[in-house]
Amino acid sequence: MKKVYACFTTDVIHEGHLNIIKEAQKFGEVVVGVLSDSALIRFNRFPTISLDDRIGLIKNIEGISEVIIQEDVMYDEVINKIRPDYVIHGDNWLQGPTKAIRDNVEECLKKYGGKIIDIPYTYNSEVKRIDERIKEKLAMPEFRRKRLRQMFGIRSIVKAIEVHSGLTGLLAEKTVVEHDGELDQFDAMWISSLCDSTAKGKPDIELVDMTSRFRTIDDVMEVTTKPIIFDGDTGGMVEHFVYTVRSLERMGVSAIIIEDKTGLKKNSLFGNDVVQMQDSIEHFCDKISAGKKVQLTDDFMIIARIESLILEKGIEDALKRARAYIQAGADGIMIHSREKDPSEIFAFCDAFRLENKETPLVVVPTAFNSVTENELAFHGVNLVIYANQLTRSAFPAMQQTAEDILRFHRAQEVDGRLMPIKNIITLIDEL
Ligand code: SPV
Ligand code: MG
Repeated sequence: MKKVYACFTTDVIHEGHLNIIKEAQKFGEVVVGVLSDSALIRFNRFPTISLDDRIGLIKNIEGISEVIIQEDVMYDEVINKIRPDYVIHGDNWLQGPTKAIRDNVEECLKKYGGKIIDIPYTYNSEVKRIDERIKEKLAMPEFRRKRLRQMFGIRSIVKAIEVHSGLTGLLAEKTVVEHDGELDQFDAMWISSLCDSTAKGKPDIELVDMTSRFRTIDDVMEVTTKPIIFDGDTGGMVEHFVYTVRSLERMGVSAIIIEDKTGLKKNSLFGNDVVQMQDSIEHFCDKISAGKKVQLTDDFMIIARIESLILEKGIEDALKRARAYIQAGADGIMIHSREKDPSEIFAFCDAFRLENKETPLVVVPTAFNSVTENELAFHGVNLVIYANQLTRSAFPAMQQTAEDILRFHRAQEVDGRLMPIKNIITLIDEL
């Protein structure tokens, strides 16, 4: 008897899956792999039910001889283990980012003469409805909120990118690239105070009020499912901060990062070139504890951002603050620096990890942009935030276009640099 293998990455069995199984049975005994939680998360298919329940779903289908767990999106391990004669899949993987997976399967099977069976992908209104339902569920506050915490346990380093609108949210949601045989994408989104303010033509001095910041979050949430980390600036007055925590938690935001500054906040990347005041440890601890006290779920995170390196107060001061903030209830520590050389960040992370193995560590490598994610992970960093690169790449491109239209008195000269309208439309989902 020949062996046919299919991997399922779903929480709901629909006609398409049943069709794959029916076709598979024509070729031999059918083994189905259920993709593990970590692989699904890496693949941006965050599970809405447990692995056991997903295995249960498949076991309930008739005509399957074995159900196994596939640990990775790529098939190397599973194919080596069960050596199927055939791997069956919908033909939608012949193009797009999932083609990298098909190429991987082809490579693995070639070694011993196994074959791929591509069957017509079932995409009717019912399958579309089920897909949409899963997506809508992931966008609901109770699912979205906990995803960041869950990810910390699973991903060696979580990657967030700045978003400030529905469109930039869609880019964070949908951009996938194949790199070294792996599919890579962002895990989370950062609502930067700098970029949210810049998009509104305002300085980054806590001038854009919370109602407006929440409106930005809502625009992003409307069209995405990935977890959101909110740049809460100083968090404001303790009496106000507690309301911010409640609102963000209710909306389904996963974390707020607040920085230990006080008075008129200026962007950290100015460092000591402008007057900036660091908060006292006591007062900032009070703010953290007040926020933790009003929180209603275990999912939401308050991450304390330490400005000691920005304000040139040294690593010892940063470490002392980290200890105090964690003691006050902080769920994570962000350490910031505006040095091009990452050595002070590494020194802090190494020292911090010597005394604390658990608390998530966050960095924003805008200045020290030569560091790779692997290097950061090696020094114990759990979350890397690319805090402003979308805004900074869009602005010069728009500026150049505006100048060229003025220069040439028409738009033809700029057209070669523009995204065709059709491509913009394909990015945007319609109900
Ligand atoms: C932001 O993105 O607004 C930040 C990070 O707070 S930084 O600009 O580096 O201070
Ligand atoms: Mg900010």
